[in-house]
Amino acid sequence: MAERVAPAEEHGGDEPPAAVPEPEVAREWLSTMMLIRRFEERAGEMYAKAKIGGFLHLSIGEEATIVGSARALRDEDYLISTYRSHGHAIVRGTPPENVMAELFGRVDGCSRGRGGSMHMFDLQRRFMGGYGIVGGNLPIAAGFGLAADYLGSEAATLCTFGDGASNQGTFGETMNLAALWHLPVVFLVTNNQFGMGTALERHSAVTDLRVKGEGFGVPGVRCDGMDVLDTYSVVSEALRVAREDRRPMLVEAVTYRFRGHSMADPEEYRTKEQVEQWRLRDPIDQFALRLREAGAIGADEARRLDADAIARVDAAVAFADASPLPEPDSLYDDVYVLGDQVRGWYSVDTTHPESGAPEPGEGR
Ligand SMILES: Cc1ncc(C[n+]2csc(CCOP(=O)(O)OP(=O)(O)O)c2C)c(N)n1
Ligand SMILES: [Mg+2]
Repeated sequence: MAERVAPAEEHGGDEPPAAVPEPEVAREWLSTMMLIRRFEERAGEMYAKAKIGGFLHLSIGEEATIVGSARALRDEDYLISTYRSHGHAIVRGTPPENVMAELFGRVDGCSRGRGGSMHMFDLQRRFMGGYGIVGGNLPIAAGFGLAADYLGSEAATLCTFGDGASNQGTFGETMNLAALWHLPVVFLVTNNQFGMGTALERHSAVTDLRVKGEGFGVPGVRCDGMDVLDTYSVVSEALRVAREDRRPMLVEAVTYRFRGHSMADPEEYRTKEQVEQWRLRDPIDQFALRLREAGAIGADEARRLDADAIARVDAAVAFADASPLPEPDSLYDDVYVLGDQVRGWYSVDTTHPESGAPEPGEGR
């Protein structure tokens, strides 16, 4: 059986540590990681109080991977994620109020309360969701890459998915097309060591996930997903290659989820000791310490930033609670594309030209 990836081993190993950014930037990264952590903790509590229905997947422990990778993006770039995506919406700038309202199924949710936990979405901020199908977001990311080429835009796409998703057929299919068509996409495999209750070495024959795209023509690199600085630096370079050289890249971020797969997980597949061992490398504590040592934040600043994060999450819960549920009459809104909502050959009866079928080349 393959060796499992051990915490603190190999990643970041002998390499010089990545540089600390300007204090203002560093503080923003730390606050965003804290906001995601506090948001997730409250979401778990709200689920226990039955304020949230359906599934709930928390990303506690994965904050450095989320913030380090997303901060390497430009505003015009696209981010697409999985069902574990509250943090991705927040890091992209969706107000936590609207993320919490989405969890509560309320009209002010970022998907108007119709998506819930797994279907966060924010087109304005180019956060393209939230997908419940494991590996389902990979081909869609390739589509964004193809669209960028087609439109002649400089936008790159960052597609995050799990270690388990790297076993899906969509992984190989997408790697092949992305390499063949020179798509500007960075594929970020968030290796949190498990696909539900199945450990990496029990679900993947190749546990060195960064090499899994190579046979398809997609080179891979690895970053320490518990270190926001390393993640930022590795993903920034991968995005540069994707954008400038028009070559897709695979980045493996080695991290860990401190909580269960979802709220319904008895966690019988791992020991408390293993979780404790990884908790010693808590990405928020590590980064706060690094910033204090570098003099980028004062002795008490981390505590103040954390208090701000808690207050912001309190406000998000109050906002979500006050937001109404969607009207029952609106149940079928946005389910079907009707009539002339989309002008294209597929939305009109082309056997009757008078029905409004567009001329060739029209209606793209
Ligand atoms: C196609 C498909 N198969 C199975 C599932 C059930 N399922 C939900 S999450 C999950 C595990 C995925 O693990 P990973 O890709 O490592 O992501 P993580 O949950 O660790 O973030 C599975 C099997 C699903 N949602 N979609
Ligand atoms: Mg996983």
